[in-house]
Amino acid sequence: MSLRTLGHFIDNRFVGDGPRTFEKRSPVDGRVIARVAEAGVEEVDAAVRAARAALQGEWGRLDVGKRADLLNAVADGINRRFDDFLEAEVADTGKPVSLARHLDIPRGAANFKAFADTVKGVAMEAFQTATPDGQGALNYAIRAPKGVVAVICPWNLPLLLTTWKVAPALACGNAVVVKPSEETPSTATLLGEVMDSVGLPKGVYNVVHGFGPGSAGEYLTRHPGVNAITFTGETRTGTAIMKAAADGPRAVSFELGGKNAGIVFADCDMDAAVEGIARAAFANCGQVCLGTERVYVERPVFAAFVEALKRKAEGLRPGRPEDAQTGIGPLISREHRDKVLSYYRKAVEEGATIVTGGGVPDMPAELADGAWIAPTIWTGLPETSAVVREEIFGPCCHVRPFDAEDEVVRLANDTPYGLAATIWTRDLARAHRVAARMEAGIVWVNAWFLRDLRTPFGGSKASGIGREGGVHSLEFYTEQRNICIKL
Ligand code: NAD
Ligand code: 6OD
Repeated sequence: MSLRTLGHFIDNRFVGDGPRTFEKRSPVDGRVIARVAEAGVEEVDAAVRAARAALQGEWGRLDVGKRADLLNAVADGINRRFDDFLEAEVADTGKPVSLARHLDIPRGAANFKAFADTVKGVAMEAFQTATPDGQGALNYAIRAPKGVVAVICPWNLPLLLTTWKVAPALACGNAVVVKPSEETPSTATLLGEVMDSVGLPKGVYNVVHGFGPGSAGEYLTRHPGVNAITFTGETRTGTAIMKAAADGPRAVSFELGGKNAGIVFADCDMDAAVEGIARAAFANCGQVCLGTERVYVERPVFAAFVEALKRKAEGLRPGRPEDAQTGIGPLISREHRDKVLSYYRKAVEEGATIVTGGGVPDMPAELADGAWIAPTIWTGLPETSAVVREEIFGPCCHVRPFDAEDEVVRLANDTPYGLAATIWTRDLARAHRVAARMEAGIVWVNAWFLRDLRTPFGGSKASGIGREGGVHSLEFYTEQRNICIKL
């Protein structure tokens, strides 16, 4: 693939031939694959002004049905250019083509379809109100867009997570300025071409590239023309963004980090549980916020479970994304690998037993500069260890035995995070009981990452603020205005 040049997308035009650029490297072999424009204060300001102008123009007057039609057209546009999106996403992330083909790109299109459907069916709240003259009044609430919404995205599921926020924002009539991760600038940029091709009015969808602090991310979140900020990323970054949002103040919706528990009861379908936990721990090279880095297994099946999970991990062949035999891609970057490897070392210092992995796999010379890492399983660590408490965001998990239901509920909830949990059991009463006691935004029973886009999605505790999905997204992307008519 030749070196790509990526500009910002502002007011439906690609711009960015200025002096500030940065290099995007392939996680697979370390080659520079793109030169990306870096937005300064001026470009961010131009994007926010374009978005504001769009709200004051044709877009601000478009009825909900027409907005929904445009969203459906965007979904169709993504599907028409499916292979371009696939190639761009795989080049930026190094993830197996099979994964991006079945998850990332279809969900990019599905997000637009889902929110087009949702927004068409939104009802209004209305009250008949008594008045002293006996004539009464009618109170009803309309929903207006929040205005200019900043969308700040991470690198692990770039198109999926960007569209998860852009689609409801546009469905509700907002205009957006997207800041993709510096690691994955391509698919948000390509989406600009689709937006333009389907006739989205100028300035409704804008993209600025760059980093966080002292760069596009910070400039965008501090911009006084931004009315609301929706962010997916690390909890620590959320804290910094919340401080920026305090000036205004502006509303925030945060989907943050996790340290999710998987609970395996002895009565479960063992093959399904092993398969499910293996996916939850190792899919996307462990770079999924909903992934499972803490596994608790009922003691009678502990040894058999660990052995079966080890076989799964060892069966994941690292390799080129396009190779059908590839079971696991690289991490997003060598920098992220340094972080994950620091936890691999910490596990040893903290006294872990390494069941499998623990380092860097041998790769052929042409892939030696990639961010490869071995899927890793540990046992034997105390719950107080950093490896068990902190989000690693790599293909790894710690497995610990438990003896009683109350004990495992306490262990699973003993974390500052509260994003997701997965429970494996055939006992329906226990499934309901334990699921209701999980301090997490989403709990799966005998499943993982099974999504219905109408359900409320978000995290408890340090894993987020607010819920998005279906009509729940309306609470963030619109503002209700009450109208009282005296009859
Ligand atoms: P990150 O927080 O480092 O970066 C996310 C985005 O924020 C990037 O675009 C980055 O440039 C930008 N950014 C960084 N500092 C900023 C600042 N001060 N102001 C404005 N923008 C700033 O996260 P990441 O490493 O890209 O992604 C991994 C993290 O995301 C993990 O913690 C993971 O759990 C989390 N995540 C959460 C969810 C969820 O739904 N809860 C989904 C995916 C990822
Ligand atoms: O499925 C989704 O809507 C979603 N937000 C998934 C998040 C995955 C985290 O990596």
